[in-house]
Amino acid sequence: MRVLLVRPGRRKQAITLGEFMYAEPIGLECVATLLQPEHQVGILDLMAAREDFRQTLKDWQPEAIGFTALCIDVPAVLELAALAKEILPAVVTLVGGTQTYLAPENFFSPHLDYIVRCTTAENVPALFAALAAGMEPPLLAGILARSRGYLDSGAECHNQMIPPDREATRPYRQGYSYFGYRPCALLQTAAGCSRRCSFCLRRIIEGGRERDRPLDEVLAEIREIREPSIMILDNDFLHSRHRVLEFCRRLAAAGIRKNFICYASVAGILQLGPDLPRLAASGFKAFLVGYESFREADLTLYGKAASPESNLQAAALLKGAGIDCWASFILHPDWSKEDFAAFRRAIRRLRPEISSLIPLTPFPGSQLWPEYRDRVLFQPEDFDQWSFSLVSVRPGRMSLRAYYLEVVVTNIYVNLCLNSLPGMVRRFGWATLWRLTAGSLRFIGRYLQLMRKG
Ligand code: B12
Repeated sequence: MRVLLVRPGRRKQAITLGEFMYAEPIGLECVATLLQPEHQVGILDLMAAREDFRQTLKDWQPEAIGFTALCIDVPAVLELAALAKEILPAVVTLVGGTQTYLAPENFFSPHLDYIVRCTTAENVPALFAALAAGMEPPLLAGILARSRGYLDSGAECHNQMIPPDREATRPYRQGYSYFGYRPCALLQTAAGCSRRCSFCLRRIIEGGRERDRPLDEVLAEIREIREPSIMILDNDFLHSRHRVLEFCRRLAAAGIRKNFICYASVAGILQLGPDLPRLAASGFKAFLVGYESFREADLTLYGKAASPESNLQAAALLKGAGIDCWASFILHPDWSKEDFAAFRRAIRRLRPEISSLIPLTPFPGSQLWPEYRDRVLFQPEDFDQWSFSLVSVRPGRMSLRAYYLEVVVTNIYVNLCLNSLPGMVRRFGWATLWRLTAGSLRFIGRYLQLMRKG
């Protein structure tokens, strides 16, 4: 079959990091691996492409179109699927991605034939084998068919880790970036998380325990990656000290030199302590660390296995090892002006190289949802608002407008006063810095608009 896999473009309504960084649609690349060589597969990345969706359909005449979707993408996928059926009435349409797992009902539409809740080496190839043979597919684990009242086989299923076909996105790869690193590839070496952070969707999506890919397989994949930088997307790459050190040993043995960026927990950083310089020597440039808050009470509420003191210890270890810290913090809706001021002082003590400030987002279906559902500012079906960038809970100690002002002030403070300009230029160069600054200013501009509305 001729299969076109599509990532929807950016949506004006959704404020996202896509303003200044986005990476490869690795989920679609995994699907490309599963379908080839039996089927002819192309990827259209509308976040990166100059091509037009309508024209591509006319030129390419696909027999099946598969979309990938986060929550913010739901409206775009519904619109594109309707357009696809209008242009090619016989085309089979399907959708997969994070949001199909969390809320498949969002995609109940006459224009979408299959909703793939989870993807494995069995179910997706079986679906396409049946479609190619012109047969009604059997009930499959994790695949809901519209023609069967959205039933699947009922068997439990989670996404499998499948090596991506990076060739399928070759025309777009120069543009994929992770913050200052461009071009940058994504790599998954593990899935799942045994921690219990109350705000996190990842353990719901990926399962509540770590599943590691064998390092032989991971190293083989790295050898095929042409980009100089790799972002490892595992929840906590440091979750096993032994595995991380073995990874570094194998990189050295294979003579691989790359820049690595990964998510790292505070517990993992403390556990690796004296070994961190070894990671720096292996190419680890930056860790994304969820410090989340400066207050013990917040950390307890979020179920974090960390304290303000352990956050400071981790920060000192990273400085000592020369690994940058890209910290993320959750802005609690019940913070007062004084709390925001104390938070700014706390960031100054932690001195991360980069800080992301994320308003607490009780995503529908997450552990936090029941607690905040009466205070949320938009409905679950306001899909493009659930970007984890907007204030989604009515502030408890000030007006929404005043709260947005604090968010803007803190963002400006972090971006302009704390980030070291010479350091950033040295790391990334002027051109990249300009791209990031322009993106950040657009981001802050959108907040100012919201503040005026608020
Ligand atoms: C790495 C990452 C990023 C990176 C890179 C993303 C990119 N490619 O551009 C960056 C930092 C840029 C990013 C940005 C954002 N992200 Co992000 N990100 C992730 C993370 C950690 C991993 C995603 C990933 O690559 N997984 C590995 C791949 C292989 O998995 P996958 O895409 O789900 O694909 C599998 C299946 O779903 C399936 N599949 C996927 N598509 C399709 C299509 C078809 C047809 C089929 C059959 C199957 C299929 O195939 C794969 C098989 O295993 C996830 C957490 C998570 N576990 O999902 C959050 C996550 C997806 N991100 C999230 C969000 C909210 C965002 C942002 C909106 C945040 C913001 N404020 O801007 C932006 C928007 C992204 C964008 N592209 O515009 C949320 C989404 C929540 C939701 N339900 O919508 C998540 C779940 C994190 C969270 N907050 O909990 N993100």
